[in-house]
Amino acid sequence: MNPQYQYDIFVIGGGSGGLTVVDEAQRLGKRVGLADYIKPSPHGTQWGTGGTCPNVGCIPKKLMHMTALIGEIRHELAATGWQGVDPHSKHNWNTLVNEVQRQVKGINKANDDWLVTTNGITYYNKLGKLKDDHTIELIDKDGQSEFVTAEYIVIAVGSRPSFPTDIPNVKQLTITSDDLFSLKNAPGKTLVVGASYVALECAGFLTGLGYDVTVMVRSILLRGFDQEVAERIGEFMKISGTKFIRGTIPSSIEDVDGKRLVKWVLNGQEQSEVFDTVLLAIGRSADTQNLGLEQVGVQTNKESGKIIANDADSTSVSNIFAIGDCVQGRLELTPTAIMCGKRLIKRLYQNGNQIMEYSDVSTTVFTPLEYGCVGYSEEAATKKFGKENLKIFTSEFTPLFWNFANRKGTCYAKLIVKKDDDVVIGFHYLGPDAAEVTQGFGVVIKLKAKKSDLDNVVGIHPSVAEELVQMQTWK
Ligand code: FAD
Ligand code: NA7
Repeated sequence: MNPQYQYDIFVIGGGSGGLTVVDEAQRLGKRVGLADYIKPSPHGTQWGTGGTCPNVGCIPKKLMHMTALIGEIRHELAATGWQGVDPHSKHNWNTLVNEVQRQVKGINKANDDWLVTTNGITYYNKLGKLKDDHTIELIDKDGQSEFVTAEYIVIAVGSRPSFPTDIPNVKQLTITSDDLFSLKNAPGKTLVVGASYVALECAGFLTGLGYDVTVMVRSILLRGFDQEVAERIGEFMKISGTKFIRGTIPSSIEDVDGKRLVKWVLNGQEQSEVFDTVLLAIGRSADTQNLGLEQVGVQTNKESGKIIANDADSTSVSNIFAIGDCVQGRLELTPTAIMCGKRLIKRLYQNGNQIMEYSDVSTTVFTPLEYGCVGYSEEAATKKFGKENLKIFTSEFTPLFWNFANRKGTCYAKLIVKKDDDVVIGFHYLGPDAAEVTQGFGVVIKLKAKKSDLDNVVGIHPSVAEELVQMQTWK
């Protein structure tokens, strides 16, 4: 402990990464300070402790997604003899929002209790700003400042939704994922702008809840993911009722009697439509403005605002570290921010030497037909190893229970295997319970298992996962 400073370690940002650092450091008996402050969205939406994931990210998103999936089962319930189930019954938005918020507030309370009662943690519900390499200014909601000092500083301020710069009043006329999960009034007929996973997930569950939803796609679906699977997700969403307008972006959005008149140009022709809600999901920007980074010498990418950190999470100022979504080149996921925070504390205080690895991280897109993947996409594998050096195994299948109510569409799986050593380098699964199925295949890929190892596995019958250890057809 260095008595020169008030804290051994001070964390700015109490989300997935920041809270992990706080937790790990306090367990080692360190004097830990945390500043976490939520700047309201343009519509004034605010939330409690825990950061993006429990408040306006993974958790409320998954609850709404599950609600839409539960609704889908109405058809199977009716078909299999459950009495009193109307497959066409309507959904109540307010009931769902209240329930989601009840669960979110439960997480907030658990965080609050922990932050306030744990010895060694001092929590400031204040905005943090760097003053020098060991001093942080803490600003409360009334603009009052205090200063604290720390030996190490960790920046974990996350990211916030981006807005286009060329549409007047866009922040007033649209909402983002920061507002959706606590929206007081049902969204109604909705235009979702953007085509990455936040956009498609929101469009998917809103359609499932019974709303008229259109997705406006600038170029491709799910940039960075396997494109064959991405297109299949789009096709399945269309079967489920989501509409798509592809190859354009809004040119203007106007308020017309409380509704949103959206105009766009497609094939040289101006088109327009009126929506109740426009949900923007066009990416997220690092929340690093006004953090005093430049003044202290912490380098950022000028365009994205993301902090530049090395493999050991150190910024250009050696005692200042940065983790999570605000850092350039990191996967924007909760578990990566958590593991990164754990390893940082191990390296700082316990002679650890492991750095965070961002390759072969399993992830799932919670679209109506869920998509789990780990390792290379077909595009990335082809680019790196050459098409002629790969075997791509595929399988198309239908879950048994889908036959009860004649669900349309099919599931799909793909394994990417290197011809020279038979090692599986990519796993893609489009079907029910993708996160649960994919997690285990994360281990398969990490252990560099061979296709012949999978062939030696006896499947579990009847299941959809048995398809994944029986793939014999290759493209
Ligand atoms: P955050 O969790 O964003 O925390 C940063 C905290 O810092 C916030 O509380 C912020 O208010 C605070 N802060 C910012 N500036 C300051 C300051 N100057 N002073 C004090 N406090 C400050 N990931 C998954 O793994 N699975 C999913 O299914 C998933 N779904 C998602 C769905 C949506 C809609 C969104 C938006 C994200 C989703 N994510 C998902 C991503 C995941 O939420 C983020 O990757 C994760 O929360 C990042 O953690 P973090 O610690 O970097 O930042
Ligand atoms: P991403 O992954 O950054 O994707 C942004 C999407 O929005 C992508 O489809 C873009 O199309 C599209 N986009 C970007 N700018 C525009 C404009 N101006 N107009 C219309 N469409 C646009 O964003 P997400 O919100 O899904 O997720 C961000 C992270 O948050 C994610 O990694 C999660 O961890 C949480 P493009 O493909 O570039 O043409």
